[in-house]
Amino acid sequence: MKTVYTCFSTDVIHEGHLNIIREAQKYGRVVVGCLSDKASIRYNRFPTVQENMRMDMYKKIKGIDSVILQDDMLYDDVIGYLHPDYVIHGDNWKEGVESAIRSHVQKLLSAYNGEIIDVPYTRNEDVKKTDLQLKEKLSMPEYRRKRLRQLISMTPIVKAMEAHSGLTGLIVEKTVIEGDNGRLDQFDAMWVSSLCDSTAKGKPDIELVDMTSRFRTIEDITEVTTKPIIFDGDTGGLTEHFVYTVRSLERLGVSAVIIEDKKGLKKNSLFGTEVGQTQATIEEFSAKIAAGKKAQLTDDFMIIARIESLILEEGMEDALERARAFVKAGADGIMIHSRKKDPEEIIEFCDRFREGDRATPIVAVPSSYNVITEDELAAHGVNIVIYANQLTRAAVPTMQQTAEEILRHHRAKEVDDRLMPIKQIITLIDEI
Ligand code: SPV
Ligand code: MG
Repeated sequence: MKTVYTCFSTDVIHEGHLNIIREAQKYGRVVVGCLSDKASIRYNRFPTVQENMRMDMYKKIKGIDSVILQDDMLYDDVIGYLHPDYVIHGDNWKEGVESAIRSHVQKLLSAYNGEIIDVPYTRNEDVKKTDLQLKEKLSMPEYRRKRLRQLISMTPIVKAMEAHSGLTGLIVEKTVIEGDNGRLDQFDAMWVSSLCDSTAKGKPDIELVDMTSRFRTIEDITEVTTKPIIFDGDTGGLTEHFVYTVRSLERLGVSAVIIEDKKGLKKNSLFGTEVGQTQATIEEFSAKIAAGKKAQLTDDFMIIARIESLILEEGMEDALERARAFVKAGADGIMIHSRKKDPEEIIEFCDRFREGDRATPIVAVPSSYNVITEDELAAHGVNIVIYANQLTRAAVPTMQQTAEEILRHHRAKEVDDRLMPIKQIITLIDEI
C-alpha cells in the first residue's frame, strides 16, 4: 500500500481540505501532517487553535489513516522519516512564495522517485467565507491581544516593525520573503512608534499628538491587519491618565504598551543628552507601573518598562537597578535603549540582567547599533526586536526627491520611471 501525505495548517476544515483527502484516498493510505504552531507562525497565519487540538480535529476526519506533527515548513522532517510515495497539495502552491516550498518538496521526493500530486484548489463561496472568517477572528481584540505573549513563548525572537497607518500596517502584515535557507519569513508584530506617528502628522515627537489621535492610528491599523501591536506610550503621561490609557489599549486589542522612565517634556531618545530630559525616580516610575498593572483588566496585556539610563549617560549600574526595581513593581518586560553605534552596552546589560532574571522579556530597538543581528540579540536573551522607524525613513527621502524633481523639470515625466505604475496604485490595496 502506498503512502500519501498532505500537510494541514488550518484551524477550520472546509470543502477544499475534504477534497484533498478524497483525492489522496485514490492513491493509498492517507497521512495528514499538522503543521506545528511554531512553523505556522512563520509560514502562513497564526493558529487560533493550538496544534494538539488541531491534531485531534484532523483525526476525526473520515478517510485519514493517521495524523502526525510536521515541525518544518519545508517538509524535511516528515519526508525524512515517512518517505511518502506521494505528497498531495492544492495547486495554489505553484505560485507566489509557497512555490519555494513546492520546489523543495519536489527535490526531496525525487531522491527516491516520490511524486507530487497537485489538486485544483477549491475556490467556492464557502471556502472564501471560511478564509475571511478566520482572518476576522484573528483581528478581534481578544485574539490579537494575547498573541504577543504567545509569540514570546513560541519563537526565539519576536520581530516587530513600525506601522503608523493602514498602509504601513498592511506592509508589515503582508510582507513575506523566501529567506536564504528557503524558509519563508515575515514580521511577527507591529510597533506604533511615537516618532513615526508624530512624523506622519507633521508634528515633533514630544507627546504633542494626543492619545485620542494615537488611538485613531491604532484603529486605522487594526481595521486592516491581524498581527499584534506594541504601542509606544512615551512617558505614559500622568499616572492618573495612564490608567485610562491602559484600559483603552486593552479594549483596542493592543498587546503591550512600552512606557519610558522620563518626566516633564519628553523629547526623542536619539537626541540623547543634546537636549534637556529628566529621568523619573525609581519610586515615581515604579508607582506608575504598579498603577497601570492594577488598572489592567485582561491577563494578556503587557506593560513594558523602558529604561533611559544609557541614553542619558547615567550608567550601567543605574540601568540594571532600575530594571530590577521595575520588574518588582510589576513590569511585564524591560526595554533597554541605547544610541551608541556599537551594541556592546546593550549586550552587557542583557547578559547582566539575565544573570538574575531568566524570565522577564527583554526588548531591544537597534536603530543606532544596527549591526547586530536578530540571532545575536536572541543569544543574549532579547525576546523582542523592534525596527522602530525604518519604513518612515525609507519613504521621506523618496517623497522629497520626487517633489524636488517635479519642481525642477516643471513636469512629472522625469520621475515616472521610479514610480509605481498608475494601474498598480489603483489596485494596490487589493494586491497587497
Ligand atoms: C519611537 O520609535 O518613537 C521610539 C524609539 O520611541 S526611539 O525613536 O529610538 O526613541
Ligand atoms: Mg517614541
